[in-house]
Amino acid sequence: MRAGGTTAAHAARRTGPPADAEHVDVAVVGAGLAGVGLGARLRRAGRTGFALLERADDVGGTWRDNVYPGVACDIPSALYSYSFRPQPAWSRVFAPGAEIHEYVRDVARSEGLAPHLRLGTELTGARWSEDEAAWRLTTSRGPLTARVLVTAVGRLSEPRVPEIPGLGTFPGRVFHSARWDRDLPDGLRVGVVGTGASGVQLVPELARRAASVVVLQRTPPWVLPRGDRAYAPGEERPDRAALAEEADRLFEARMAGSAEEAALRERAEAHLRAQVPDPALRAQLTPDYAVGCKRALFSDDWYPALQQPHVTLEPSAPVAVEGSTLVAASGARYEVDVLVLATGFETTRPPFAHLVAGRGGRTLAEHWADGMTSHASTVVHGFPNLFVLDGPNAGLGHHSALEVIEAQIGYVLGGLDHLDATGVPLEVSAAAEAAYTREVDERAAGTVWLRGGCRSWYVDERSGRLTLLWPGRAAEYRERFGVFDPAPFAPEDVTAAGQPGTRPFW
Ligand code: N01
Repeated sequence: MRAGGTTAAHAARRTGPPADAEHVDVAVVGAGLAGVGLGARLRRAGRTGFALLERADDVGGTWRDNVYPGVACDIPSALYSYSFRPQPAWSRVFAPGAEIHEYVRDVARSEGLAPHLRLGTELTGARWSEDEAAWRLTTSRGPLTARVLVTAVGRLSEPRVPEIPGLGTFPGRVFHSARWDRDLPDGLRVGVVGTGASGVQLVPELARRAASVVVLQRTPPWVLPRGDRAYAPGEERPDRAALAEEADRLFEARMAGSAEEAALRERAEAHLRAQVPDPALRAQLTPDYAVGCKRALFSDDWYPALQQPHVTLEPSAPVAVEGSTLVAASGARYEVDVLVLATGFETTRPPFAHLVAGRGGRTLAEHWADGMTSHASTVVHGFPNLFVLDGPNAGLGHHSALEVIEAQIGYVLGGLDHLDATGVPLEVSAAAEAAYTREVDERAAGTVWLRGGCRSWYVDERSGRLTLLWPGRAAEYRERFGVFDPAPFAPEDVTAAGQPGTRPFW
């Protein structure tokens, strides 16, 4: 039987919303670009029975949390707004973070999300209640039940702090790039660990304000020319659709051994040669893996910053902190007043996965013990009426994150319509999830993300699977999954692979 029918078992479960806690139709967790975008589209669809839970005191996600000097979009900002709510007035080719944050706040305000927003409300647990056909949530502000749960908690929201012996004894300020100390005085000696997108953006700005900067680089990034500039007053902005198509073609450069990959490498090498005349420094800055294997970065001021007299590139990782001395793997020692950890985020093992328990009390973290899996990058077997935004294989290594987020929002809206029409909880079959996972694995096998010879946050260290990125063009993802298809939600598959009727254990 297809999901459109009503079996006796399902009908028996539809007992109406639980009465012992406030009930909402849809609970969305996280008010970053994904959550706010979904909220706006829910309202536009006339759906007002939703709550948008946000643990912080403001909307904006990444753009609220990352306020380090130099933070900016690292794809052209013409691609960085909701298609249903374009921002035609970005000030620069790569908009500064504060401007993007203001855009998200403006969307939340003007799309009427205020009555739905619950700021300062942290999700502490979510359990699917089989009997009630609803999610039971616990939050820092009390319980809630919801017919549908959508997680939109971001993939780069939980800072990863490395274990460096002695770090706890450092006498000065230590903070992660996503927890910037806004009161940091100028004129200090600063150590920066990490040379990913955040490190590369913040070091040139920091160098303008610090007495000295030492950058500890474990792995050099590939860096491409950026070409950032302010738009002139009245200047026409690039055509979004044309730019999106152009960006999507860059996926070809992520196929290992392709001519496009070779061309991209040449561009990156030429940039390095042009900006770094010293062959010894150039050697230290030359990656030994394929371009794009780790995120390819865009910067025109990274290499020049490293060549300033008061900036030092230490080409090895910190191995210890002894008082205010940073000890590098090379044996070099650096005295610093402040330590900035631009060390990335918990991506492959998202902490929220421990909070969400589906049928039989099994958590997403348990389901994902070997790495994240899904169908359509959005739904997970064993987790009825759950949609995960920005989760398994939902990122893009070559294009704007919003491309996938918007498609996922379309999928959720279609899923809700289907749910309304059938009244039957939506649970994707185990077979559909397995088939999608197989497809992702097969497609990922030929990409630089798996074959490029690097270690990156895109790949699950347990299984070696590419679990963070969609291994294809954004346009293909949108066409296939931007519209909800009920076929993979066949109940007989669910029954075969799951434990129907298992009592929730609260
Ligand atoms: O983090 P990362 P990020 N000792 O994980 C190093 C997005 N973003 O915050 O390469 C020494 O990329 C680590 O070294 P290695 C963007 O999608 C977007 O920079 O693992 N070093 C690496 O150099 C990006 O991809 C914007 O050897 C250690 C760095 O820390 C994502 O965020 C702006 C270490 C971490 O790099 C994450 O970027 C900024 C250790 N123990 C970021 N541990 C936009 O503009 C880690 N490292 C949209």
